[in-house]
Amino acid sequence: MAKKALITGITGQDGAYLADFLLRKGYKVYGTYRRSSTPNFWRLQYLNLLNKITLVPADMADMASLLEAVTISEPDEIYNLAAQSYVGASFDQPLLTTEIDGSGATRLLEIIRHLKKDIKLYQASTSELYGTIQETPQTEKTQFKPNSPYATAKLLAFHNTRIYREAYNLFASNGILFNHESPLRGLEFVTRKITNGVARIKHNLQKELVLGNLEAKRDWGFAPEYVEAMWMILQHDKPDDFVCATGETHSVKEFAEEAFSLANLNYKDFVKTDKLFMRPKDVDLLRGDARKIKEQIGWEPKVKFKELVKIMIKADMERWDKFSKGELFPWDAPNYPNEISVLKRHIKKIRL
Ligand code: NAP
Ligand code: F7E
Repeated sequence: MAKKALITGITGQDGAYLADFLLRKGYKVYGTYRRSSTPNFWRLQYLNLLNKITLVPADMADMASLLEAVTISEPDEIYNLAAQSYVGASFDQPLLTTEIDGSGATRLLEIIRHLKKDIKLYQASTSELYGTIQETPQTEKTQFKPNSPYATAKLLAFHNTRIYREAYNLFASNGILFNHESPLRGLEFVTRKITNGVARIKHNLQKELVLGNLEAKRDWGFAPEYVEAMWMILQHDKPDDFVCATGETHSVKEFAEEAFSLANLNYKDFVKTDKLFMRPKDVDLLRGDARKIKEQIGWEPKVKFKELVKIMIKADMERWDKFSKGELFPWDAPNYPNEISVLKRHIKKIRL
């Protein structure tokens, strides 16, 4: 009989790629989605998955809906990917972020503990846990010193996953994933903001690109490879915690430089900075050491920085080309609000 997987957050970047991956592996795939006034299924449509999966309404803040999702799907494996995943927004909504990312994960652990202890759980942990970094590169043993409400919420989830594994013998594992990007990345994250911005500038739809901290350094990988790691972690003979990373680090400035140069432009002519996009506290440098998962499980990423930028630039260029020719296809960019106007209103409100 086909294995069954429940993916919370199936409408997000990783959720969509993971659903695609698990379907190819022969899984029956269930995914949770949030009721909203307008459906947000563009990624699932983009990968042509909408008719191949079963959607179950659930919210990480609502225990009853999560219980129902698990009862309906009777999963062998749960991938907990649902989260308020934008670090910047966690400074505006710290309590909601804690509720969804921290308490939400704990709700799932409780459901598994009470309902069916042999369900395997993957928890989407993050390199943001390292915060003010204590050593480079970062490993599973590096001390966490979170720098945002997002990271503290994820720290709660990380430790409860470990605690439920040790206290109740659950098969519950954390993937400590460093940043991973793709053409399906949300537009508020800096990589996609840059590649979409470059494509719009090339199409004369935008004159400049306004960013925040250009010096921040990240270990950026390619999302489809990272969802494979999630699955491999749950197929391992024992539950554990694993870092997934490329081992390379690059600054936001380098990402912009590379992206603009692929479009034969000089980033210095277009990139501006504004403190509106600076965080109250940032994470300066991330570089992961993924030797443990390579040695114990055999996962290793192939796509490195330059290829990743190329993939994302190519996708956004092609989309704006198609759009300008009047083609319709599932895509987020045309309806994305002007970030600056949204943020400026926000600042004004606080000063009043
Ligand atoms: P994403 O694109 O932002 O997707 C987040 C998903 O969570 C969406 O499906 C979203 O639904 C859902 N969600 C948000 N709030 C929810 C709630 N209250 N109840 C139920 N679902 C909710 O994030 P991603 O990049 O795919 O990341 C997947 C997971 O990995 C997240 O937990 C993230 O924190 C973590 N992570 C990401 C990275 C990375 O670099 N991408 C690295 C490490 C860890 P809507 O579509 O309705 O908004
Ligand atoms: O920021 C700087 C910003 O928002 C990266 C999430 O998936 O990965 C992601 O979190 C860096 C930061 O990603 C802009 O200050 C400069 O230093 O793309 P980001 P993130 O904060 O690293 C981790 C692993 C997760 O777990 C999260 O869920 O870029 N930066 N200028 C900017 N960032 C944004 N968003 N926008 C700017 O204009």
